[in-house]
Amino acid sequence: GHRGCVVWFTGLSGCGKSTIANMVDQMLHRRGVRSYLLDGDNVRHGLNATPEILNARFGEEFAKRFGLGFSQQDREENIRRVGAVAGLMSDAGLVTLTAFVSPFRADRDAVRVGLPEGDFVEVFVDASLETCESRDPKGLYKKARAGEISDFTGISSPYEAPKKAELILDSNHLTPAKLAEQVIQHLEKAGKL
Ligand code: GGZ
Repeated sequence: GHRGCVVWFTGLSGCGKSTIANMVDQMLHRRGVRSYLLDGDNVRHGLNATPEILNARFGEEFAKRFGLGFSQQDREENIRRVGAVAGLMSDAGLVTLTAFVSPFRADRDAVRVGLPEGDFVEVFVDASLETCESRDPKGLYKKARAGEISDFTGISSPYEAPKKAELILDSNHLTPAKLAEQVIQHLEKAGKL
């Protein structure tokens, strides 16, 4: 067995975080390394459900009290909880991959300092706003430009790029498969696998 760690992907919506993290997850599985991927799809529907989801399930009052949207404060709490859960999973020996926009440097740094030294591997998935907006796989940038989504990262809410990422992936020019390979190589070199 090996020690766990937290591989923290950060970047704009549409930068490729989830795609790359999913590939890394599969590559680790093929190597017999136990891993788990936390991302918006499994976290913002359950543990950190959005107000919309809680409203549909439990009603408006509950949604208002416990829902996590995209204000700075709600993102802070989203990231704090994800960091805590990732820490537990890492403690259990899993290579824990997380794919959240996590736009605020202070929130990511708080996760880092909450983990044992060296366990936090920050991976900046670097794609320009132009790149992400031209991909726009879910049409969210178009909606944000039209004013239909408030506090949208890159448009009406800031993204603070990491200053000390362990790894920077050039998602403007390279394919997700190539970038996933770079993550595996980094983890190997860092003695995480
Ligand atoms: C940014 C938003 C927003 C706003 C909905 N701003 O490309 P996606 O769709 O699948 O990834 C984005 C996801 C962001 O959720 P996170 O939990 O990763 O964000 S954070 O770490 O900042 O808490 C996007 C969608 O949800 N989405 N509204 N306003 N992204």
